[in-house]
Amino acid sequence: METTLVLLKPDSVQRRLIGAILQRFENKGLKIRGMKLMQISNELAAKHYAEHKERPFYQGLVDFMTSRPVVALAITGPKAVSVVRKLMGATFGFNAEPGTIRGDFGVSNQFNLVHGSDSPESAEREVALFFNSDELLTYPRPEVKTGGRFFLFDCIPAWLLTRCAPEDCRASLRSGLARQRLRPVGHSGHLRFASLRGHPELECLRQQRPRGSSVHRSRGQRK
Ligand code: RTP
Ligand code: MG
Repeated sequence: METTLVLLKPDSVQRRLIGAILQRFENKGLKIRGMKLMQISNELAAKHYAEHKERPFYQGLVDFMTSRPVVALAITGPKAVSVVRKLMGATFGFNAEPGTIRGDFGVSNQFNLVHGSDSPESAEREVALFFNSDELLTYPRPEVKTGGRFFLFDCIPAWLLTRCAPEDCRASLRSGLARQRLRPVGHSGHLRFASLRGHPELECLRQQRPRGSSVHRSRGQRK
């Protein structure tokens, strides 16, 4: 499991894109360990971008990054460094593929919305630059690992999962439930399916979803 540094750059904050961009990391299943709105000092920017010190764009980059608040995030998950970089897309907005953050929200080279550490070594250095250890939280979230894949089950009723999940996942799901690592959700018979989004492995469950955003079941139907 890796933890990487993400910065929502000043243009993200100014353009009111914090929520839209955060949603992409959450949809992917990554977990937020640290998060803060902050104004980067010149000193911190210089440390963070030390590798670019001799580059012609360096001063402009530092000026931009210190001009307005940013949101700093420590984001964790399996291969989080490369997963985040893929979600971000190529450095310049005009080169970034549609579907990526930079590809969907901009065409600029400097105003490219997000920073993500470029290697596990950079991630370790950068997370430590922006976060004290007591600002990095470790907390449980309903999830299981099955066959090397991590799924999120926070909005999926457990009884439905164990019944409909792919055959090879069921044993792990049951043991997760038994150890209360998964908690059944849904109340008054209303079941929410929102978190299936972004989890193609659980397409079998999505197919069970009736029209509408929720399904009403009588008590007697629940197993
Ligand atoms: P970042 O560090 O911000 O996550 O971006 P990156 O790894 O994709 O790109 P990097 O090469 O580290 O460059 C850092 C930031 O400098 C700006 N830049 N401008 N030729 C240029 O004008 C130029 N090259 C880089 C970009 O804003 C880039 O995000
Ligand atoms: Mg970089």
